[in-house]
Amino acid sequence: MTDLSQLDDRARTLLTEQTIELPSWAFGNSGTRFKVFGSPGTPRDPFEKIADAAQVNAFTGAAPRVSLHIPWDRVDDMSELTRHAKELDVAIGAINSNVFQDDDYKLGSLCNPDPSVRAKAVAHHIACLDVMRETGSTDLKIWLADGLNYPGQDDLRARQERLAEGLAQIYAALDPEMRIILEYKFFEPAFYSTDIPDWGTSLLHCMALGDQAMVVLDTGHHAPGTNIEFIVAQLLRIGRLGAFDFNSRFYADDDLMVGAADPFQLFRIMHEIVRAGALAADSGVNFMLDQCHNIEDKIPGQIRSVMNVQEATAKALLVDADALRAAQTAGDVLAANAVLMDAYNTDVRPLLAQLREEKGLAPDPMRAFLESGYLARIADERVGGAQAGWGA
Ligand code: PSV
Ligand code: MN
Repeated sequence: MTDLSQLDDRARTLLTEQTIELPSWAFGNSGTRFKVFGSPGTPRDPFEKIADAAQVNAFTGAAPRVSLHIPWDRVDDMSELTRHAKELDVAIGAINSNVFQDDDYKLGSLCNPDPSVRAKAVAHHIACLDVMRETGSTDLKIWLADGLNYPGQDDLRARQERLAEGLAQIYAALDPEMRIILEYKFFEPAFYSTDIPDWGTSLLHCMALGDQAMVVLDTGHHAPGTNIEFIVAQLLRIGRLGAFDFNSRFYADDDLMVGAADPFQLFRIMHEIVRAGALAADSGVNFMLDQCHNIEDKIPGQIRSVMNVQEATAKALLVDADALRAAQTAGDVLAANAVLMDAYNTDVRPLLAQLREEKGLAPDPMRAFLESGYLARIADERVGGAQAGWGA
């Protein structure tokens, strides 16, 4: 049985104050290219998506921001959406640009061989900065689907130059408090070559841009077997880890609930975060989810995900840093490994339940939400209209 007394004051404060940002698109219907299953009560617009996200925050007390995707979440008056969020006790988080769903982008966006398409992609990002000004967001998240399907299709090197040029134009339009957070992904939708395939490429572009550009690490965007915590450690070392897109994967970019496929990996990642002192809100690392709930209920899926991150974090905070360092210094391989495994194998659920009760929350957010009747209410109320899907 764990309880809060096992954490020192600092660790306890870090865990209490930890926040996780939710993606608006997780509340819409999603699926595979084979089938998208709808569910009763699915939001029909960004206002309803935010209302659902606010439920996750109300029950976990740890998810006070919602990332938007533009144009999926564009409404006539973005300040009205911002007010709506505020009334429900959440804020708008990162603004995700979208330069992958127009026909013009078939051969890429910022890397497209056609200068007019590149200009259009830059203009979209500049428009996203206006959305950020209206919503109070400070992170512009860029993920590009740019890449090639066939060798020789375009000039690999020229595409990097175009990319650098386009990013520099966007960067020049940032306000002082804004950041570009630049995501990488090793494949999909392009299969031969992707223009920002890895953390090294993202980092090179961020370093060329300046201090307001940081790397986003999406846990589903690596080849199987990649040591993700190494990348986390490396980016933290040089102060360029801007954000996570948390999710889990068994095969490709599965976008399943974080901590579902490999909770041990999530713990190892959070251990590097704790080790680098990067958990605090002012560390500059934005802990976001980027997930889809294809077959499970969406709000409970998000609640479970937040709880999974909290559990991995609590375990990481339980690592006996002094004992670990002593064992490492002594070259005691087995003792060092045992220190880590002791923390990982601890059941932190009672500790987290206690922490929630101290905050005035239900100890089991999942159960409390399911008993609240919210799912039945939205199923009754949200009748008619088109349910939002991944992409609208
Ligand atoms: C791309 O696969 C990605 O991870 C990017 O973050 C996109 O913005 C997001 O998915 C859309 O779901
Ligand atoms: Mn992502």
